[in-house]
Amino acid sequence: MTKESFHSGFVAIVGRTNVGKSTLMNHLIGMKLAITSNKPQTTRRRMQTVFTNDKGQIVFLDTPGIHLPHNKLSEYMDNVAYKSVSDVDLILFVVEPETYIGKGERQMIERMKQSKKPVILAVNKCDTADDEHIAKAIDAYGGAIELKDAVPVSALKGINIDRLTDTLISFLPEGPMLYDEDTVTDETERDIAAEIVREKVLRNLRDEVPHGVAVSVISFKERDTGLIDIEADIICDKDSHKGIIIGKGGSMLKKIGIESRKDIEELLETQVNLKLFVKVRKDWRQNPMMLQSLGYKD
Ligand SMILES: Nc1nc2c(ncn2[C@@H]2O[C@H](COP(=O)(O)OP(=O)(O)OP(=O)(O)O)[C@@H](O)[C@H]2O)c(=O)[nH]1
Ligand SMILES: [Mg+2]
Repeated sequence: MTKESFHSGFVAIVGRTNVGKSTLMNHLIGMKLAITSNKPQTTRRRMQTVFTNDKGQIVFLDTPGIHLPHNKLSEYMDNVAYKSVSDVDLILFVVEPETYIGKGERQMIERMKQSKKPVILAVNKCDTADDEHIAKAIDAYGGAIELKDAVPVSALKGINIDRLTDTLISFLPEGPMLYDEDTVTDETERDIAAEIVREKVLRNLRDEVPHGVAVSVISFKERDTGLIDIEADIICDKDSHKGIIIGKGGSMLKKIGIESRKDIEELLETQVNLKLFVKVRKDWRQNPMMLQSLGYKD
């Protein structure tokens, strides 16, 4: 009996902000590692995760969504996405079931063409559109860039996820496992904890407040009992935002803390004691030193 060939390689997940890239990646790997929200510009850094089955191993790079940059942080974010397409074997271009291709997406399409990497289109949120709209979207994007394949999916409803996995593996080169079978990410628990707190800020606060927030874990210590003590700063860029994040009598900060702790405990499979502090660092998104210290650097 001949052994079936094993495929492996890197896949960049790219697309406009808010199309569901991180939600899709979480469903592809079967674990919630990347933070998601209904606000644009949720993902800020590149996140690497690994999926392994008996046919292959996919190393996913989730990237920040393409948008029109308006400060140094958002320039950094777009650049992460643009650059990632040249570092991989295959590109997973995620779009919504629409025919309009915006300026940011067109720039990304140019980058993808220059990279000469194969592109698979995922039309996500197919739960929100009929077959005709989905077919029109595939036609529109297929007219803008050569696609190896196009798969309608719904990350939220779990539609066609296995089909997309099989498609991605089939377009990866034959090769060995790049990481241990049980590797899921190269992110540290500390960084994931910081991201979870940022997710709760994004999900609980409105308007421009969450976009000006960064989270930095300042202490992460495990006790002999296994309990983990975590202290984190929620950094905002205006005095007026500090009060909003803390809320009346501390109610908002308490809510963010409770929701964050629950998710961190689930992820780390142990009890967590989480302390949050709110700090103001005026205009940190324009400050190269602050960006660097928060991990938003090349
Ligand atoms: N209806 C529907 N909503 C979805 C689907 N996938 C994701 N969403 C929603 O779309 C919103 C954005 O999801 P994210 O995964 O954060 O999107 P993203 O592309 O990673 O966004 P950025 O990180 O900002 O680029 C969230 O509110 C998701 O719940 C889907 O298949 N169907
Ligand atoms: Mg994202």
